Amino acid sequence: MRRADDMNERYNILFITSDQQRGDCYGFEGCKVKTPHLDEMARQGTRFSACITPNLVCQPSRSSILTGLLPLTHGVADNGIDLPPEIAQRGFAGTLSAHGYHTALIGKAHFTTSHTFEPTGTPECRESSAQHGPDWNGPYMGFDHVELMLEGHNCFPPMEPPRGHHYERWYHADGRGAERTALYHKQLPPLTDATQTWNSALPLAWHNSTWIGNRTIDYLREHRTEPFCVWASFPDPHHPFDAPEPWCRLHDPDDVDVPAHRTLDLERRPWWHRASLEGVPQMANARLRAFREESSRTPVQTEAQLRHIIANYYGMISLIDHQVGRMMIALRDLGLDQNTIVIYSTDHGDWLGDHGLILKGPMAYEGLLRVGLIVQGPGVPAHQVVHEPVSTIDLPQTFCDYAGTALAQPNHSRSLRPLIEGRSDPRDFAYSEWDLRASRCGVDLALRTVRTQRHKLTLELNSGAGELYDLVNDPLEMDNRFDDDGYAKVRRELTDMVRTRPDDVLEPALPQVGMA
Ligand SMILES: [Ca+2]
Repeated sequence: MRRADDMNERYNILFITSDQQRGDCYGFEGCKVKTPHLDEMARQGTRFSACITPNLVCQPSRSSILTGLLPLTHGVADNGIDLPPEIAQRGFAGTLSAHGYHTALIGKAHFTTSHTFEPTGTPECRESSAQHGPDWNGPYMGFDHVELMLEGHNCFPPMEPPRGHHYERWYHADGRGAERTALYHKQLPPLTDATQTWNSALPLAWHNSTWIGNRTIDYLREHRTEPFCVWASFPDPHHPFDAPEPWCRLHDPDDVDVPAHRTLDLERRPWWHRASLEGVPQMANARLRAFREESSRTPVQTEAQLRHIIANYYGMISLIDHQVGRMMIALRDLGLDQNTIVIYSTDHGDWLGDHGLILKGPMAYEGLLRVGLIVQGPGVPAHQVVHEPVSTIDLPQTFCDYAGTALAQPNHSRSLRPLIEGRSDPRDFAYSEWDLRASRCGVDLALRTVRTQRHKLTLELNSGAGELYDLVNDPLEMDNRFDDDGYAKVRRELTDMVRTRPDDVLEPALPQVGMA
């Protein structure tokens, strides 16, 4: 067995992510979702109880996880903006590749825009994907090898070749993809009128979570003799909430956790909450504007509807958990468990009914901002919970640390290894930022959030409005203390934290080329 000690600590990295998984939707958090393998990973390793995302939506946060740069510095300030390849190259994949690692990404990437106004020529653009045919496996954004799916959220079913990529080609290879897609859209009983929710009849073996599990295990087998860093990127439990059988039935809707407070409370919130729900997206492309208006804003769901959504959301997570278990067994059977660091996280959460909201948007409630982060591997203490506020932007420098190298400076990523190994490395706060253009909700927003162990402040810089929550005394975030005299000192301290952001914003701002 090859041990990391013999390799100058060139640990392998297996990085597993879901998409849109709340930080409290793990069994070990006391949630009723069944995640036996992730619970075991937390028992055998170290988890972080106060990890946040550097941005509340997909493309910016994934670009930060890759590059270790804040969204306004890598330039992907919102969805619909493409990460420049030369900036991506400085990320963990390019860095580890130059350091002698084989680097790979399997699953959903989303560093460039899928739903574009015009074809952009990138592999991830739905209308340009055909330019990257069956022989194309990267390199892409610093990864030596990629096996992609376009989007993976099956409100847009797998595209037929020549469009699409590795998953789509496999799905359609026998000419029966359309039959499969019909099954995918078939709604099995019990039917529900919950938004974007159904029990899917797609046979499990064709589901993209199964495919990512299989391809990742194949990758581990094929690359077990060289240092590797592989990112297995699942597109679930992102909406639509469409778990296949039997995972859609694993959780009884009558026995899921529903939010304690699930009604809209916009009167208690700063102005942009209402604006983001009621403003008209400024987008010239009528098709994409309609999609934005219809699918990213959902009516308040009844309790019965919410229960169906949550049961399916849990089912999608459990299916990923099952794939995690398969990967962990493969690591052990291949003799890789003694020199591989395994990290599990996600790109951001989902409101999932909190405050009458579902999905995501510019309200940084904990369900959306806080994410799970578990680390297991040689030298990683078991049964440990780190409470320091950290961010998934710290992952790339962490990976490099375990590989015996570092990201190019300057970056905003700080290795988590000292915290994992119990060395003193205090953190006062973690930071998140999002510049929304009027294409999203009709008005430009410049949101800056800091989260300490106890408090959370979000400022909207254009208007000076803000919100401040005391997460210890008010864990449901009911009372905005921004204008409360009793919190003036806290507000000042957290505002000073916002101001410590390095002055390295990418200028001029990158163009928006599509919706997401
Ligand atoms: Ca996402």
